[in-house]
Amino acid sequence: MPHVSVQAEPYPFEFDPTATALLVIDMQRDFVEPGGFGEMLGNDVTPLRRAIAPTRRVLEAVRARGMMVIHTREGHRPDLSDLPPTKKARGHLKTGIGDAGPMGRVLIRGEPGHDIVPELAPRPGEPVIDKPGKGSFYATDLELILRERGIRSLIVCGVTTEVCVHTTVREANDRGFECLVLQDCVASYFPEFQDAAIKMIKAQGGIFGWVSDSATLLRALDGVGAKTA
Ligand code: C5J
Repeated sequence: MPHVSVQAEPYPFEFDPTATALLVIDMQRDFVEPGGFGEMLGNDVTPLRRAIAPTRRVLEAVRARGMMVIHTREGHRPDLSDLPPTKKARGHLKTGIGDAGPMGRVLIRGEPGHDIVPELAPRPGEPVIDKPGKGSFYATDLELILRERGIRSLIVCGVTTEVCVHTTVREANDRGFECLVLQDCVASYFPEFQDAAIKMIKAQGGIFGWVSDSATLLRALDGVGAKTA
């Protein structure tokens, strides 16, 4: 497959599609859908929902080219044995992780709110990484899977930009993976955090990654023919 160059900041992002995975972080109903945990906490989910359509276009394009796709979900075991008491206590929430929430027990594996939104549902064969933390590498087998598949670069979508996306991109960067973050495919409940988080990634010569957008990536992928079945 040809090598791809995407216009990005602070400079073009170069990748080999056979050594690149699309990583879709925590596009879960409890964070993204009206009536979920995120909205229950007083957040407006509109900015998060705006990331769904461009992420879907990117998903379809990379799937059509046979590139690897990986999804993550933040959540815990039903017995809460992987939930640090500090995380449970944070925020002094009346309804917090593990409690009965609007879409089942909040951030518990197997509950409706923990599911990925149907628009971005994983396909068979696409790994789904269940993570107890904000980072996708901490306490998961993500790194093992990436190394076994020869992945060196990540294209990153998901929520929220300043929390799980940032933590994951920082973890990936420290492990030697190169990350391209698509700014219209990542989102925050807080516009000022979105702006700052995007600036921080590409600052100082790309201190821990590159930033581009879905349309620019899709144009670059046009040069990589879709696989015929
Ligand atoms: C948060 C996440 N914000 N996926 N989780 O708690 O960013």
